[in-house]
Formats: sequence, C-alpha cells, structure tokens
Amino acid sequence: MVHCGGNAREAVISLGTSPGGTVDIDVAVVGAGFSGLYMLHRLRGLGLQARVFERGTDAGGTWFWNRYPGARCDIESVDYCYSFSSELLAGWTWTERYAAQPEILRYLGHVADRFGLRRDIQFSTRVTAARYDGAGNRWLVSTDTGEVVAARYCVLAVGNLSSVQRPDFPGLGSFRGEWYHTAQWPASGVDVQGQRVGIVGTGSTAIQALPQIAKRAARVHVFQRTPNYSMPAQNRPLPPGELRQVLGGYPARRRMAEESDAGVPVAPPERSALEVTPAERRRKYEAGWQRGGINALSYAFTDFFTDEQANFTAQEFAREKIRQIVRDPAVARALSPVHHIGTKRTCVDTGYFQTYNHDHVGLVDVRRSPITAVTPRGLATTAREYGLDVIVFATGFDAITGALLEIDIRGRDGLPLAAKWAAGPRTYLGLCVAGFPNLFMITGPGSPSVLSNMVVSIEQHVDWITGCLEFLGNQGLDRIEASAGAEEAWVRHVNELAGATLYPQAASWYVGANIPGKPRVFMPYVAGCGMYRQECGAVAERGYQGFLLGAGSSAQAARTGSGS
Ligand code: N01
Repeated sequence: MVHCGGNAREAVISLGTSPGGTVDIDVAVVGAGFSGLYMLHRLRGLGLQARVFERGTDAGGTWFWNRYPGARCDIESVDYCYSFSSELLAGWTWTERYAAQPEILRYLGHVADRFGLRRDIQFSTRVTAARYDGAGNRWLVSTDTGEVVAARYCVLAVGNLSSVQRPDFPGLGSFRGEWYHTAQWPASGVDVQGQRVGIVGTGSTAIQALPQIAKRAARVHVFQRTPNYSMPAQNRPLPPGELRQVLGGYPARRRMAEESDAGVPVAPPERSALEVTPAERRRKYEAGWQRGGINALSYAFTDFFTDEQANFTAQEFAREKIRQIVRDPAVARALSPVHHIGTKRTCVDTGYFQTYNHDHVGLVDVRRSPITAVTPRGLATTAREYGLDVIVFATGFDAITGALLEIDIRGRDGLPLAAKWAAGPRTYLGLCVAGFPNLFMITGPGSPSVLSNMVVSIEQHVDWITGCLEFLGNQGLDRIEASAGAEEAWVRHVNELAGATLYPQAASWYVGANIPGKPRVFMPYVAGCGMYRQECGAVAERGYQGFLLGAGSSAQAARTGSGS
C-alpha cells in the first residue's frame, strides 16, 4: 500500500510487492508536468500500473515552479494545451491570447482532477537514482524518501528547463536582503513595493519579469551580460466568441501545428528574405511585429535560420525597433543584441524595452564590469557596488540534459548516463539511449523539444511511447533498447541538420554554453515537428526499426526491430 501525499487529494493505491520487499509496477514516470500527466493517462489506458514521482507538492512541472511576476506562455494558449480529449478542450476557457502562469497551473490542476490522475502521483518525492537490473529486466527507482520501486519501464518526464542554474557569486550568505531564483519563486509571492531590486539576467524570464517588478519597485537595476532579441507578445483578452471559433476548427488547426516546424498552426514561409525588395521585407517584418509572438520575424522568410545575410535583415529590423522604443540612445545601444536572431531563444515581452524609459530603471553592463560578489548591502561589480533589498536571479537552467543528469541513472552493466554523455548527449530519436533498455525520455536531446511548442511535442512523444508499449505487449515482448548503430546514425543526422543552420554559432543554452564545463553540443533536432513526427512514425511502422527487442532478461531473446 502506498500513500500519496502532498497537498493533493489523499489517495491509497495497492501495488504488488516483490520478494525483496520492493514495490513492483509496470511503469515509473518521473515528473508530473505536461508530459508526466499525459503519460500517466495513456498508461492507464493500456491497463498498465504506473506511478508518477513528482518533487513538487502538486502537479504542473514548469508552471508549478516558475511563479515569478509576468510569467506566461509564449505560444498561444489555444495551441499550448492538450488536444487528446475534445471534452477537455471544450470544457476549458482560456482568457488571454497568451495565458499567464496561474491560469496554466489551474489548467493542469483541472486536467489532473478531470482524469483522476493525482491518486497515482507521489508528490514531494524526488527521484534520486534509477538503476537497470538486467537479471530482473526492471528499473530500480530510488527516491529521497528512501523508497525503491521496481518498474518494467521508466519514463523520464522531467522537462527541458527544470534544473535551476544560479551563478556561484561569493558572499551570497552575507546578503542582508532577500534573494530568489525566478524558477523557485515562492507561491506566496514577493512584495517588492518600494524596494531596491536587482535582476540578474536578461533572458526570456527577466524580460517577462522586469516590467512587472518595475511597476512596484522603487529602483531596479538590471544586470545584463548579453542583450536579447524580444518580440512584442501583443497579448490581449481572448473573447469567448473567438475561442469558440477556434475550437470549431480545432482538429485541422492542430494537424497544421503538428505538421509544422515549430508546432504552431502557421503557414511556412515561401520566399527568401534576399529575393524580395527591401520595402517588401520591411512590410513582412512589420506585419509580423504587429501580429507579435515568438515567430513574429522568423516565419517571414525561408532562410531566417540558415543564411547570415537573410538573418541580418531581421536583426537590423529588431535593433531598429529597440532604438525607436528606448529613448536614451546609449541604453538602446546596450540593449541591442549582435548575435544571429533566433539562434538564442527569442524572447516575447509586454513592455520590456519601454520599461527602460522609466527613471527608476537602470541597465548595468556586466559584460564590461562583471559581478564580483554579493555583499551584505547588494551586488558588487568591478566598477561599483549597487545597494539592493532584493536580488532576483533570472539566470536560467542547465537545459535539456540537466534534469536528466541530476538523477543517477545507470543502464546495462551499471553504465552511468553521465559517463555515456560525457562528451554530450547521445540518443536515438531523442527518446531512448543505447545501453539503457526500457528507458524513455520525453522531449529528450535529439528531438525538437525546446524549438517547438512543447505541448505538441509532448503529446507526440507520449503517443509514440504508448504505441511502443502496446506493440511490445501485443508481441509478448517486454524489452526494448536502442541499438548502438541506430543511435550513432541519429546523432549524426541531428548534428548534420543543425550544422546546416546558424543555430550552433550562438553561445546559447541550446549548446550548453551557459553552464561552465558543459560539452558544447547543439541538442535539439532542427528539422521541425512535422519532419520529426514522420521519422518517428516510420520507425514504429517498420516494427521499431533500430531497436533491439526482447522478452525477459535474456540477451539472446533480443531481436532487432525489422528493417534496421
Ligand atoms: O534563462 P536564460 P531564462 N552573470 O538562460 C544571465 C524558457 N522560458 O530563465 O546570456 C550575469 O535564457 C544570462 O546571460 P548570458 C525559454 O525557452 C520561456 O530567462 O549567458 N548574467 C542570461 O541573460 C527560455 O529561453 C518563457 O550572457 C548571467 C540570463 O542570465 C528559457 O526558459 C518564459 C550569469 C539567463 O537567461 C530560459 O530562460 C521564461 C552571470 N554569472 C523562460 N549567469 C515563456 O515565455 C547567467 N546570466 C514561455
């Protein structure tokens, strides 16, 4: 009997117990965000006994933790949601074009309630290790509560941006004020009314948070190392009539998103930025800017991500916008990025650049004068000390691999995942890893993941894993492992695709550049959701091509997915 706690409904589930005293289940799922919740729902549909482990006190993943002021999605709400249930779609009302964090968290809570998911989620429980036991063909999943659960399959639904990154400035312990990381923001909020606030970082998070924080703070210093491009969200309320209209044509809209590059229902561009006149280019960029959103400029022309000159035209447009918005030319210059636009995640804002026009908001260039220490009174750079009451670290994440490697994962013959990935992540389809049988990751490295609408990608991965487990069950099999050859070919394919774009040139978290010592490997799959969906579908149709399949623990029982 297992008691599921947290602030969720109290629930008790019965599970089989193996002779060694460990609990035996079919599938262990790590994480109860968008991916873990849907995975659990589908596993139940297969009649499998699953348990989800979640470190938070409730469901929501990213949206549970990132409660900083201004947090909202940068994909339109009507697309940033599940599509698997038409009743769920019809039963939920999005109130804004881009939903704010509280609304998305309520939505995920609603999903958990509607499908009775909480009874199989063990909250406030961090998975610390997962070890493949070859003899028993099962994963032994250990938690920080001291429990060990044995599961035939293990699904890592830990999110791409969940391993918090905070620079190790000396002196933090001496700071007399309060400090917070945006991804560990207190549920009770932080009142910055009349306070002197320092924000470290100018990524998507800080760009959303600054305008909100500046509304209440007496003084804000933004410590910027690298400026970023940001598109206006053009957020607005979503009238019920418009929502009804969207839902009326939803299946076609979703199909378009699934077949698109970025997982959004936008028609792909048809022309190069360089084959149109400057006036036509400007007209397209301006229309995108007015429409707003993350793809405001990137969907204008075919060669945005592949041609330096084409990309430059969009950069120039974005920099011109900054110069138009920010009154002080020196501040505008300092806020103007120089990297290829889109090669670091493009930000989406509501009033970010405008906020620098307020007298109480200042920009500190920490590229020129790096932060040296946190002092009892604030932050010190090589140039001076800034007196602060509150420090906000909007310093990001150890992206894509960080949350996976926080767990001590060991595959066949005790091989640590960290050792296997010492030179960068290697996967087959971003779903599985050679040497790690029966282990799946949702939106792992080598899949479109962060380059796409995460919910579209999550649904596709969960559906693929569900189909795979169903196939294995129907065939009397219970063992699947990516072959080394298929993995090698996939890694090469992913790298070749990325190498044909401008992406790898930027010092971004996509390549791990924000984490000292992290191998520089461009991690996502760049050819888009539609192409990727086809590749995964073809692998399944060919009897799980590139996988070794088997029954029980016997290596001899393994056979290769047909066609590989
Ligand atoms: O993190 P980031 P984020 N000294 O890594 C700076 C998603 N997201 O939390 O660029 C000084 O982008 C760092 O500087 P630099 C989205 O995918 C989505 O903002 O490394 N500065 C950078 O400016 C996004 O991309 C939404 O030179 C330091 C900042 O901290 C991803 O999450 C909203 C520093 C970190 O920026 C991560 O965004 C929010 C140091 N020692 C986030 N260390 C949506 O809209 C780091 N920095 C859905």
